[in-house]
Amino acid sequence: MRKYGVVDTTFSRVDMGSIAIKVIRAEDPDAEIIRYTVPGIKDIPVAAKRLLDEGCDGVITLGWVGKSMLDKYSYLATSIGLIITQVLTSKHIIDVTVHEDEVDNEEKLKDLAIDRVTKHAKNLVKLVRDGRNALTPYAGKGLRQGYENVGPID
Ligand code: RDL
Ligand code: RDL
Repeated sequence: MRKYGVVDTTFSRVDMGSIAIKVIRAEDPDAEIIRYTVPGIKDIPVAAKRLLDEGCDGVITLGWVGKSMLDKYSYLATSIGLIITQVLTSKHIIDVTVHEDEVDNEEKLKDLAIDRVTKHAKNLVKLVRDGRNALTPYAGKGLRQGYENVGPID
């Protein structure tokens, strides 16, 4: 039985955890999904590690980064923590992060968040359920999450 972990934060301004769970459930109906909500991004790596230690085959993390330099440094630390955790556990952690200054209005930010979570939740299921070649048909295609795909250079 496949088991997916979903880590989200109370800092986030969009309920990305619920979206991720809905998408994973639709893509892989038989799987078990475990959710773990933490205060903020710096708390995410240990939550992801615990879910992997408890038997999850892969985890999706849902972070929200504020606009200040301090927030960006917090994300850099988080990102390094997530990469180290992946290397140590040999399991995928799909890092979905929304940076609050990516776009200039809240409506667009929400749409961007929904698009990024949805596409990356599908990526996680592909990697976990279908294996290392599941994304190969899309290699070099200029896919983007949160935005329209930019496509390949001809
Ligand atoms: O461990 C408690 C907090 O330190 C932790 O939750 C941090 O991730 C909180 N936090 C910051 O301290 C910060 O400066 C966050 C951000 N910026 C941020 O941009 N996004 C967060 N948390 O989710
Ligand atoms: O784990 C899922 C994603 O976080 C991961 O695939 C990232 O590498 C995606 N990504 C970014 O989030 C980003 O801000 C990429 C870039 N920039 C980039 O420039 N090139 C990438 N990925 O291949």
